Amino acid sequence: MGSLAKGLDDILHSDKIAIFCHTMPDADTLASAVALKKLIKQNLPEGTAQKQIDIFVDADEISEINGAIIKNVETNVQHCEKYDLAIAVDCASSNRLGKYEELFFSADKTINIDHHATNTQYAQNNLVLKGSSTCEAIYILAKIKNYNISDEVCNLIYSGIITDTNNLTQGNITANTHKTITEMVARKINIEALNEHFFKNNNKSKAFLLQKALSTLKFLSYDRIALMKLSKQDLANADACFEDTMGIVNHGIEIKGVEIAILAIKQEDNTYYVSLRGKNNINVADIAKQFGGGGHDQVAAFQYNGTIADLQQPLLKACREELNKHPNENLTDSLFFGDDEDDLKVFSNDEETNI
Ligand SMILES: [Mn+2]
Repeated sequence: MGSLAKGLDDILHSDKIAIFCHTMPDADTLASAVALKKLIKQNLPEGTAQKQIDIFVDADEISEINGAIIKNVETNVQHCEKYDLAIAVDCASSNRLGKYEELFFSADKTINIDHHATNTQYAQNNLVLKGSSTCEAIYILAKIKNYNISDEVCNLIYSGIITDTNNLTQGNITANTHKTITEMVARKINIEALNEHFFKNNNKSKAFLLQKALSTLKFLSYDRIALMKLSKQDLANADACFEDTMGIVNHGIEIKGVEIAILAIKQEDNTYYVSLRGKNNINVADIAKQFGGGGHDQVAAFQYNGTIADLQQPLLKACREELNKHPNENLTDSLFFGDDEDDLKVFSNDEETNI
């Protein structure tokens, strides 16, 4: 269990802080790191000396879209031999820190700020929120501390929330998530530009990669499972980077009747990155956990060392077992949009607006 008060106190009393993102960084981990650094720097109590805050992210390549978040931020420069405090953001387990895992644990104090249900509580202080994104967790911390939250920080928070929820269509979206979005809308942030940047900004390489992935689409278990595959060669052929594979699996789960979508990406010889999506109460994090991975109920992933032939049977077995727990459930059946008469009443209170 974590202590929020102690975490905030440790941040206040540490002069040398290192913030760590996860490998294969997404927008949430990058935006959380930058937002946290800015929040600390912009809210130092009067008379306090400036703190050294370094950001570390283990990544060979970061997509152009996510790269915009850290474009003007120095990363991976160790200004202190030893840090007073290390903070991991959006890392469900310590191996997600990649080559910086050792540096993280070398700090006097460690904090883990995250929102993954499968978080392994690897730090001294684990602040794991049940929410849309780590950015939402950072925002909650800032509000509790009564921090001044700048417009640029709001841009970052908003970016983390919309990207981790696929524009508010998946994941742990709570009343607080919507409240946070409402507060962001009231701020000076360009929502239209941010939506375009993250959701209508794919390069041609990603489009060609999607084309390739869709060409491998297969339906299994009476069309309740959609499976797609990609290989490193496919990435090379499309001139795409690994980041470009993000979101492709969503095209599987968007299909009517599909409850589990799988994208298996062959990285190097016998290494697979398997991305999972679920819907209708299916818990894909439980499936990912069986293979050493994790994530959220509807969004999860794992890494597999072995051939696809070895993986296929146990993976499909795990998927079928999960599907069997939820026979013939369909959340959309319970939808009620009201009848025409009720809908019209909303408009007919005032004679002027009577339609
Ligand atoms: Mn996240």
